[in-house]
Amino acid sequence: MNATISFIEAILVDLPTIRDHQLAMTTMQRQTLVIVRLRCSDGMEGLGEATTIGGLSYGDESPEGIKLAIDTYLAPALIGIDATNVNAAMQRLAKVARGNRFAKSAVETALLDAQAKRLGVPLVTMLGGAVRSTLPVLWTLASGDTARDIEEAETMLAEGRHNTFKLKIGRRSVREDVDHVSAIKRALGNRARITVDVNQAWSEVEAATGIAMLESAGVDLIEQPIPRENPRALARLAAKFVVPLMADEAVCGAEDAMELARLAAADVFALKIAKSGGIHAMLRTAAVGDAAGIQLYGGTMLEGSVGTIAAAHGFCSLPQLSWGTELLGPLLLKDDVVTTRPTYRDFSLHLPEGPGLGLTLDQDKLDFYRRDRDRIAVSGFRAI
Ligand code: MUC
Ligand code: MG
Repeated sequence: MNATISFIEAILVDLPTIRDHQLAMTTMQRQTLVIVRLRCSDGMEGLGEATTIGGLSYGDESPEGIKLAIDTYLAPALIGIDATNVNAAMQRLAKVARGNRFAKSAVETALLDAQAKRLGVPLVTMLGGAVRSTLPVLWTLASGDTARDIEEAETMLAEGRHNTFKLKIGRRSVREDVDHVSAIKRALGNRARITVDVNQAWSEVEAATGIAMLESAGVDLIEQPIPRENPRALARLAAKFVVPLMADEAVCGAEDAMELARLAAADVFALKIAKSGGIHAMLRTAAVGDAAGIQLYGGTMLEGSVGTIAAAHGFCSLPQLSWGTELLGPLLLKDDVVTTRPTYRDFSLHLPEGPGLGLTLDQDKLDFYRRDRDRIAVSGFRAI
């Protein structure tokens, strides 16, 4: 062992979005990133990110809770241990904390970033290597206004940025939602693929009606129509329709994946490093889906560049990723805390080159956007 973990810090960073982002459970005007900075005894540093959507409205970890879990429980358990053995460090975290997957995911990313930089290789090399270096990325239409969504989609198509659009529904009545989706599908025709995400908002009965209408409107994929707690109802819906159903909130880790596969409850799994508990846990979840013949999709929690690129390294190593990704988080944010933001070109995200994540923290931006900046300015304290 020639490097130990000497310091881990979790920082809340509030960034404005480019426009209101309306989901079934919340409207986002800003996103809170939890940025993790890890420093080792050999001077190596690692970056990680845990980010959720709408405080506690999406999942059971909030940004403030994630920071507390890292600062109070996860970081102290890792100080002084071998920084080069990521598996042993993660096993230690499994012992000191149950659940807390978002928090663990951010710490794992920081450990992997530091170790990959130490070895002088991209993070994906530590996962066995990349089978692709670019990832298709869709765009989410969620302004809350049908005409504005169509205009946004037309701009994205014209710029060659996205040709698949995910519509966030479940906020209004089923009828209104279907009218909204049908109008967008009619306007874009076969020039774009349309998917919808209901974020668990429908009952099984509403879903049966809604899915039937969306299927005849030509929608390509329907994501998490009903609450995550009811996989049997999802299985009944999956058996009823031809349009593929995707599990998102219902599939966090490999155990959920096993259960959904057993029940034949989903045609597609949305993979996310945060809800799985890290990149390795996401790969385990993916392996279960793959073995069961379920198609895979690279999901997001609308992270900034650090979390997005961490997920991208994982997704680039997957043998199967039939439905592409939604790694659009950095494009939804007005600014970021890295010096060079990710490259999006030709409908795809390009994996950065360079060791580790391939990202560099922008210290000035971090100081500007961190929630505790006033306290930092007064005390003159800068942890790293
Ligand atoms: C979700 O529920 O899938 C992904 C894209 C987006 O706009 O929201 C998310 C979260
Ligand atoms: Mg979703």
